[in-house]
Amino acid sequence: MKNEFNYRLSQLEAMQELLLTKSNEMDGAGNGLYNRYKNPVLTADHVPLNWRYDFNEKDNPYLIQRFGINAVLNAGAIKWRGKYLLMARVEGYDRKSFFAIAESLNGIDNFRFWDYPVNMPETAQPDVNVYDIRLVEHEDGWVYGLFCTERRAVGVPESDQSSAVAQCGIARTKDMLNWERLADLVTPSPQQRNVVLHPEFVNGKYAFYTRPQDGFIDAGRGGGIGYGLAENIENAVIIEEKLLDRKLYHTVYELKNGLGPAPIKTQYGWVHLAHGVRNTAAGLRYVLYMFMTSLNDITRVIHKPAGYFMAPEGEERIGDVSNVLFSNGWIADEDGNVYIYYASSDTRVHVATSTVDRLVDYVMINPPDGFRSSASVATITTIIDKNRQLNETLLQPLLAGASKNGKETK
Ligand code: M1P
Repeated sequence: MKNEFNYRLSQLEAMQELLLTKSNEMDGAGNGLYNRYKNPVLTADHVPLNWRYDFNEKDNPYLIQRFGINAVLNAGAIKWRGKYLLMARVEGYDRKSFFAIAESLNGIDNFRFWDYPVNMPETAQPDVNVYDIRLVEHEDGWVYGLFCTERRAVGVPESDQSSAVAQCGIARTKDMLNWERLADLVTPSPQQRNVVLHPEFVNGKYAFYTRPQDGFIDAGRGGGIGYGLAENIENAVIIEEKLLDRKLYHTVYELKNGLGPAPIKTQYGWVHLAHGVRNTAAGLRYVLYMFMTSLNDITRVIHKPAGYFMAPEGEERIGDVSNVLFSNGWIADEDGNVYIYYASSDTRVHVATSTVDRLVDYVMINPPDGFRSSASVATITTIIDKNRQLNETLLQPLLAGASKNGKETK
């Protein structure tokens, strides 16, 4: 027994060390806009063994996993003291999610979890489940984490054991270790998910991107990505919620949408990453899309390319909730590089790299949705015509040269 215990333990440790020290590389040549990387940056197998196993042979002679981890997904992100931190949603076999921070020196590989998961304080109304944190360094000097707090719906019959209420939990920190929990956000909507804090004050108030919804899954009348202001953050109340990017028929965000991480400020506007959801015969399909809002009025969308920015590919399509890409974290480095952390199929976290310049080019130049097939054909025709003109312009001097040479030889 002793031999088997030790053998299995050394196998587990060796395999995990191999995983944690494996280097990552770009997957192919990219699409000009971003580069995916070959390996996921966080998976259930990255979770430390000493969170999952009791290593005392006397108490755990068969070396059974005492706490199973099902998935590591939807991670908030921040550059902190020179390191790339991911605050991931870690989900146990028991279905409960919690937050845990993993760090890397380069943002693309060798992410290692800190010693303990995050000890997120609760309010007087304990959370049943917490997930999908968005990290924001606000100009008030705090780092905020806004996340979904889920509790069982009140007043539902005993036979209904699945109705839930999602709301926005708010916590803040100065060291990423100790979190102060504030009151949950109050909005006019019965349910809230995907709430993001804008990093700057707007008219001296805290500005929130929201996602009003009627039901736990269905956005219902909740028509898209909303926006609202709160006088203070300690007891944040949004009285009026206005829609900023609404769901629209026959788009990739037809059924619902939600903001991803806090937007990146550029000289042209705020660049946003969001997820859009549509229904299909195979179930919901989640893709990522982008848009830009005005620097003068952050509720005004000024550019929005048609369709998706990124959709599930290959193994990304498969997981606990298949056909899903979801992002709630990215890091824009001082040198202009952008690390986009996205989860696939509610199972694992990946990275793709881009630059602020490329994202701005894409958002501002790529054609907007024409909302009809014929408009798509018109867009393609414009591109073809432009290329033909370019060909002619390039060919003209050559043709002119050829005919001149021809005359000279006559
Ligand atoms: O399963 C896909 C996603 O579903 C929810 O997102 P939304 O509220 O936009 O539908 C969340 O539960 C999210 O965590 C999950 O990845």
